Amino acid sequence: VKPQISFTDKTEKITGYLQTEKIGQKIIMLAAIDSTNSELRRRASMEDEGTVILCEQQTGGRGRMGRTWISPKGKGIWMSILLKPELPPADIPQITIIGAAAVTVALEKNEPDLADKISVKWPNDVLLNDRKICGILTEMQIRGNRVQSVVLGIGLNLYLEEDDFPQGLVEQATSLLIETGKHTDREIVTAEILNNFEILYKSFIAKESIEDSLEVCRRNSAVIGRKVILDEHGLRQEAEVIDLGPKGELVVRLQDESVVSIVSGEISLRRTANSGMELKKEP
Ligand code: BT5
Repeated sequence: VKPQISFTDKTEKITGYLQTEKIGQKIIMLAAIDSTNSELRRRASMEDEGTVILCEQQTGGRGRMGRTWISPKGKGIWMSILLKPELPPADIPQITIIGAAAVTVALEKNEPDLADKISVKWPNDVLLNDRKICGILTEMQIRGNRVQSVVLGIGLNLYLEEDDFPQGLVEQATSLLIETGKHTDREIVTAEILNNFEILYKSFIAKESIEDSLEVCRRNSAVIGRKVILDEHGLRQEAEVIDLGPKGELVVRLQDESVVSIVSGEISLRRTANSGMELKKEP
């Protein structure tokens, strides 16, 4: 039986490993909440940039487009970071790439033996051994054409076991425990993510470019150089992923040799029996 550690102790432990000026300087830790993204959004106008909400369990964890994010009690990092960048709305999706890069660097550092098994699946997943271990959800509040706040949500599976995933997901998803057999320290990994996020986010604001995050995502890309099927509203065509563009777009070469950038939209990778990978763009 593990001793119960209080929320204050956990928060202090994270703080002890933090090397940030802003990100995580205030941490709100909750036992259970519908979604840390929803809660931080509700509190956004009262909190400063860098405020973080963490919880043990999400009862309504969300993915993109109304999808569910499985967030069982005590088994992962269910976290949201509040940002207030002075940027146009069109630039905000780049923050997802920064989040993915921050998680990747934190995992590489924490699990050096697994470093070459960690990959980034455009635009918002981090994979370990080709299975999803982390998902990122960036949401913004806009008034007029001004961004009032951005909430960056990170879900990272630490101690989930196969039974924790619903049927159908277990083949595609994983956790650090499943992959390593080890009980990684959650508070240290949390602090590492926040430390790396601040470095990459500051660089983005200073350079007006996510180049440092792109370097991480390119180096670890699960899709660059791969033949995929691009499926746009049922129109399927083969494509080869060439690169990530300067704002994190997916650059693909189509069969007629034309090169196009995919800025947004829903892209998902699927493994198929014969072709290896499939890239699906849903309406
Ligand atoms: C995501 O969406 O991957 C974004 C997930 C963001 C979760 C964090 S947790 C803290 C914060 N608060 C929230 O409410 N959300 C954020 P998407 O690309 O749409 O992927 C969702 C899909 O991933 C689901 O439909 C499942 O197939 C799969 N999935 C659900 N839970 C998972 C888990 N724990 N691990 C791996 N895959 C999962």
